[in-house]
Amino acid sequence: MRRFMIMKVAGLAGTLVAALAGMFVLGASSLVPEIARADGEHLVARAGDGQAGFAVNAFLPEQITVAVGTTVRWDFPWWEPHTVTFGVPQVGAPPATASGSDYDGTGFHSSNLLFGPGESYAVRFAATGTFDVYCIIHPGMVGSVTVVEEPGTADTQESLDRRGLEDYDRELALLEAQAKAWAARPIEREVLGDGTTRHTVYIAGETPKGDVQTFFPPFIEVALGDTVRWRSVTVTGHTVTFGPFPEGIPRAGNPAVDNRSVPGETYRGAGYWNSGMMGLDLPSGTNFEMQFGTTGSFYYYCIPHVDQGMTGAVRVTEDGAVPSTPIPAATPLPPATGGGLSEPAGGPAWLGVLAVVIGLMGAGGWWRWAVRQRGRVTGGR
Ligand SMILES: [Cu+2]
Repeated sequence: MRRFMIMKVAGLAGTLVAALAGMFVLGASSLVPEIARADGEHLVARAGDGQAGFAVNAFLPEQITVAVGTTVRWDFPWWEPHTVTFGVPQVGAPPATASGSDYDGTGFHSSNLLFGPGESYAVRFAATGTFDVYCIIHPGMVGSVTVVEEPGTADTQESLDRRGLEDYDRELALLEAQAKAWAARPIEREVLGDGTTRHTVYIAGETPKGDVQTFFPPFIEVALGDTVRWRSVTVTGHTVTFGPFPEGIPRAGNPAVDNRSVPGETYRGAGYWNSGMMGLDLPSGTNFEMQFGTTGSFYYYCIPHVDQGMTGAVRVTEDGAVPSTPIPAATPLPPATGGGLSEPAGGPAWLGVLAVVIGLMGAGGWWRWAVRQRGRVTGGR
C-alpha cells in the first residue's frame, strides 16, 4: 500500500491518479454555505509532519474527541503528501469534499492529495459517533475522530497539541533510532578482481508510520576507479540521481525516472545518471552501481525526497584518502520548509551537501519543482 505513494510519485498508478484527478475536478462542487460552520468549536491538528531526513506519516494526534458541531482543521506542515479521508472510496472517481464541509459519519469524505507545507483541510463533525480517518497513500496513517454530545469530555486545543506532540515524538524517535543504527554501521567495502574497491551505500529506515530519508553514509570517500553500490532495503521508493533535476513531476514514461545509466559505463562527472525508482519489489530493483572515472566531489539526490533532505555526495580522490578539507557544513534555508531544514551550522555533513545540491540545481530549481508539483496536483490533470 505504501507502494501507492511510490506509484503516485513515479506516475505509474494510472487508476489512483485518475481517481485523484477526479477528486480535484469534482471537489469544488460541494461547497457548504459559510453559515453552516459559523458556530461550534474550531480545533487544529496535523496530517503528518517531519524534519530534515525524516517523514512522520501519522495524524497528530491519532485520536481526537470533539463535541458535535466542532470543525477540525488538519494542517499539512511537511513535504510528504497526504489525504484526510473518511469512508470507503467509491467506484470510479470519488469526489473530494470541500474543506469545511459537514461530515455525518456516512459516505465518502476526503481531501485532495495535498502537498505541504502550507496546505490544510477542515471537516465539521455534524453527528455523534466514532469515525476512522486515514490517508489514501500511507497505509499506516490511520486515526479516529470521536464525536460526542457533551463538550465537557472533548479535546481542547491544548490537549490536541500535547498529544500531537507526543505522537510525533514517539514516531520520530523510532525513525531516529533506525537512522542512528544505520549511521553507526561501518561502510561495507569489497575489493574487486581488478584491485578497485566497491563501497556500499544503504538506503534504509522505515516504520509503519514513517520514513528515514537519508543515505547511509550520506558522504563517502572513494579512490579513482572505485565503484559505489547503492542498496535499498526499504519498501518506499527512492532514487539515486546525479545531474540536473528532471523537469516536471516524475511519471510513467518520464525518462527522468525510468532511465538508468548504462551498465559498465564509467561516470566521469557529467550527465544525467539515475537509478530509477529503487526499493523492495520495485521495477528498478534494490541495487544500483556506478564506477567513478574522474576525481572530484559529486553530489546526488533522491528525486521524490530531495525536498525532505535526501541528498548525498561521493568524493573521488587519486588514492581514496580523506582530504584535509572537510565537506562544507553550511546552513541551507530553503523557502517555507517549516523550519525542518534550519539546523545550525556544524550539523550533519549532508546539510552542507544539500546546500551544494540546491546550488547545483540552480536558483531555486528544486523549489520550482515543488511548486510545480503542487500546481499539477491541485490544478487537475
Ligand atoms: Cu527518497
